[in-house]
Amino acid sequence: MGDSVALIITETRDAVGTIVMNHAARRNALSEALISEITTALGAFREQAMRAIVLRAPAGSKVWSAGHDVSELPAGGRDPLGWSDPLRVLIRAIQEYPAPVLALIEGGVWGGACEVAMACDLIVATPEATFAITPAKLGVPYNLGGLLTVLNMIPLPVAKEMLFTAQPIPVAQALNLGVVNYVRPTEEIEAFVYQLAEQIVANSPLSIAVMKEELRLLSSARSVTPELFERIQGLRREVYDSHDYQEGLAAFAEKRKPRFLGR
Ligand code: YXS
Repeated sequence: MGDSVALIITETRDAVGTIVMNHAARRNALSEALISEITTALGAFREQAMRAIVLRAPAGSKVWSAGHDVSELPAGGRDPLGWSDPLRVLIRAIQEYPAPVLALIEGGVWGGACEVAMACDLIVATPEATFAITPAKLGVPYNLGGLLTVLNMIPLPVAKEMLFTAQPIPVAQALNLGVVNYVRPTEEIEAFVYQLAEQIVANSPLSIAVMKEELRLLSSARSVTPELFERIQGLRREVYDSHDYQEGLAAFAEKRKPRFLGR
């Protein structure tokens, strides 16, 4: 039986650690509190030398995660996705965990939660799963590292479609693109994911940990000149200092459609 804490449930099966995001009232919005509990659980699993991690929502969930907790985005004048933003901290914690993290996905995956799923090493989803990358819906200028995660996973035309429409894509398209490893029905997905995890656990944890880190380093190896970095940061600041960024947050809070003016 697992230890249940406020926003997550954790459990272990042999050398497989499981984290269940369990904040249904907020559709597992990635708040600082939820992320803190996930990263704490990952730290504990690392102490226990767990050789595979499963990250999921409760069985039968309609929403895996609603993405960044919008109410925690800064009101303006500050990068909403800076290095120490909890979402960025979670992405790095998953990418740097020295064993495979398997995303077991049921329901909708929204906004920054898409990047959390794509930061995982394998994704197994149910046929009802959908994936939506939504910064454009809010007026948020996604950050460089986040766009790199997307680009490493999704061909450019589809990445642009997802980023520019902010609409969900069905799991069939994600499977065709290779973003999702397998699709399994709800009644089979749990046994299937743990069978995958057991296959991983049976192999050399040192070899796997090093290959995971090699792949992380290689996939993030990009030459970014100071001029390029500063130009991008300047462009992003124009967005998060804009009327439209404020309008996106206000519209979300007021549960209405935003009226973007392009300034
Ligand atoms: O009205 P109450 O207080 O009960 O709260 C509602 C929602 O406001 C709340 N909630 C959220 N709170 C903060 N941040 C969120 N992302 C968020 N999502 C939901 O949870 C309560 C129940 O939501 P409700 O009534 O809408 O549930 P539903 O079952 O009808 O609909 C589920 C969703 C996920 C389809 C719906 O909640 C939704 O569309 N949520 C927003 C999804 C989204 O746009 N996420 C992107 C967040 S921004 C982000 O991730 C990055 C910054 S970026 O944009 O760059 O990707």
